[in-house]
Amino acid sequence: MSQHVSLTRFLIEEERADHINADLRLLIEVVARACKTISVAVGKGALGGILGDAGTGNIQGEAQKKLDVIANEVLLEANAWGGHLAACASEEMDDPYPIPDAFPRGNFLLLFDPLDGSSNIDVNVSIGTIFSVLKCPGDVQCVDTQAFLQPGSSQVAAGYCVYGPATTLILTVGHGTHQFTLDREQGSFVLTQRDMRIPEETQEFAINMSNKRHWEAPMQAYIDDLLIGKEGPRGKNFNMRWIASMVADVHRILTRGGVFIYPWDKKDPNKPGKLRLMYEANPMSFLVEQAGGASTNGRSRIMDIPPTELHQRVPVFLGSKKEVEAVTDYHRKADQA
Ligand code: P6P
Repeated sequence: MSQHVSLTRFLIEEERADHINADLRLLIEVVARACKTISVAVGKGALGGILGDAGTGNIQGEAQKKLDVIANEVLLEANAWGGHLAACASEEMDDPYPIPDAFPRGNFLLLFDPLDGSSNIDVNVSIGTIFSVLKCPGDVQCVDTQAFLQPGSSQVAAGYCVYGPATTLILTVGHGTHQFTLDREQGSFVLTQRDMRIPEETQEFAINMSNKRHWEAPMQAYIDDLLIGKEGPRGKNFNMRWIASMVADVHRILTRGGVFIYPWDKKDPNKPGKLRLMYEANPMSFLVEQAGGASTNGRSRIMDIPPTELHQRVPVFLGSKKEVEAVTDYHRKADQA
């Protein structure tokens, strides 16, 4: 008898425990299957003829990679026929995508960054798909942007799939954060870690240091204190990692702890940060909190932020609880000064 628990069995058991219903189980299975397809495409590298730019841009003003567009289409097509979704929203699309009239619509909304970290595609560094699931609110047509504008605390599921040396799916349905690794021979995701836990303390931080001169004073002060190390106010030495692929940096933090920071910077004062609230910060915050970590925008809990726009951005401080509290404290004290 195999000791392995497949994703399918895990989801059946979550349904039996009333943590999810049948439609949400189908939705997660469909997204996981789409991630397997994306993993195959990403894994072809230069042999697939799909590296490089697509020659188009997205609402973020970013050049789209061919794989960005392919991953987006894979997720839309996979979710069209199942009857579990009312609409999708994507980093790669200006507006929500209602499920086509040819198919029945369900009561869930799916948001995703189909291929996060895509600037790393051409240099063969881990990238990934991030997704978030909301329920249709009762009071609006469930295909309008307004239906998606719910705080992160309303998510019923979230996850990412990191396409690295292994293809790994990290999932929460609000009862812990769990890791599934793709068994390429069987073609199925297998539970490889139940209830991931982020250590509360850490000596590792992740940030793009080249932006330091553009940060707010408390952000600079916090990093300066980390760099002083043991002799300084933090009383310990720190190490730094920055992969510039959120799924890879967050995966390291879920695996061994750390703090991931993408703060506001004055390079573009009108942008409150680089990362997007709805389909990057909120799903990652849900996963991190379910693993015992914390996630703020430097002042307050990210999952409490009431969204005003589908593609709005937010500063992100997430990871080991005590370290997120420490850096948030630097900002709150500066505000009170
Ligand atoms: P920078 C990738 O483009 C991304 O959206 C995240 O995955 C990553 O954490 C961040 O941007 C990297 O930003 O400014 O260091 O290139």
